[in-house]
Amino acid sequence: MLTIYSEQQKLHNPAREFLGGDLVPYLESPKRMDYVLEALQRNNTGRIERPEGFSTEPIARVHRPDYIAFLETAWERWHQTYPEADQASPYCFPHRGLRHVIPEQIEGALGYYSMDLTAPVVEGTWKAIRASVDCALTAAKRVREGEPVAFALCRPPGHHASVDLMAGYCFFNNAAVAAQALLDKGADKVAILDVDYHHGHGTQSIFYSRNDVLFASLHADPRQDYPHYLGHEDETGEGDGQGFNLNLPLALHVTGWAEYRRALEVALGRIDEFQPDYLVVSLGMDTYERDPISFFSIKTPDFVELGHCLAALKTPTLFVFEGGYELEALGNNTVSVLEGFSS
Ligand code: SP5
Ligand code: ZN
Repeated sequence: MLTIYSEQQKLHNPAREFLGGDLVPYLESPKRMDYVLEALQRNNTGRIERPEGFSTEPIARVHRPDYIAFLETAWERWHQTYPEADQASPYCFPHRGLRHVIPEQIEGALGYYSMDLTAPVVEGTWKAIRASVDCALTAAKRVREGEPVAFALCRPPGHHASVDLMAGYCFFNNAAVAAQALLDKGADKVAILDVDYHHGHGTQSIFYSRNDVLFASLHADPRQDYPHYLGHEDETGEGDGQGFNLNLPLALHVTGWAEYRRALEVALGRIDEFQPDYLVVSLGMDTYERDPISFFSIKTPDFVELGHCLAALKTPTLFVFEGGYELEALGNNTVSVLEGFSS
């Protein structure tokens, strides 16, 4: 299987994140790339190519122009205010009862464009998030040109990013930008299946009122885990998008492959009925039994099965890498999905 990957993605390398009331080493680390690359090479999974460089135009089809412009200069502005700091994080947000007026001052602006504290901006963030989108767009282009399937090894991930908000390690929504690009180049319908442990609330919100993109997601019940405030079963779309959003929340601690597979069949059935021109898979590997922040118990061989089930849709497919934090198993688990798809 063709993989698209860029070393530039490693330039986003924050030292710390907030977790459990403490600052801990940043889980979404550039090392994740190395583990996946190593496994791809060891298993001869296929060609690994560099992405093409795209302009911000396809990003602006999904994200608000002022959000894109903010991200481009956020580090520079932070650095001017805090010359000693190695990362920028917001501390204050335009919550209920407050006005959504974009502040001039960087800390206020950073809170305006952030849902939470888990997407810190550092010096290399802009270059890395552009490279990550380039990987998704290049892989989408290859599939459009006839490649039956491609893997965009994206980092930072994207599915928590919405039109104008960063969140959960995500800045630009790689899967959403790729899906929109496929539509803009002539596709009528694209399905996005999100199998990351966390609900892809950014992707859901981007396409919530549209019927040309079906969003289906299997994830930890938001009553029990991040992103906490979206991802419930009764979110089914609105306006033209009514019926084109499918959430299958699953309970923590009791979801193994048998339970997961039953929900997967429901999602695949809906996608099959939708008859998309392309399938975009938001491929998070944090459903794994030993993931440090997650509570499902999917095992390595189950990931082969997952790939196999996805292939049954017989639809040109783009895999876009999302979460997954158990480094030792991350490579094998990722390759397991890709090989299950191809075998
Ligand atoms: C792309 C992606 O997977 N983003 C996930 C961001 C999750 N960040 C919040 C995690 C909060 C986890 N609480 C877990 C308690 C562990 N003991
Ligand atoms: Zn996740």
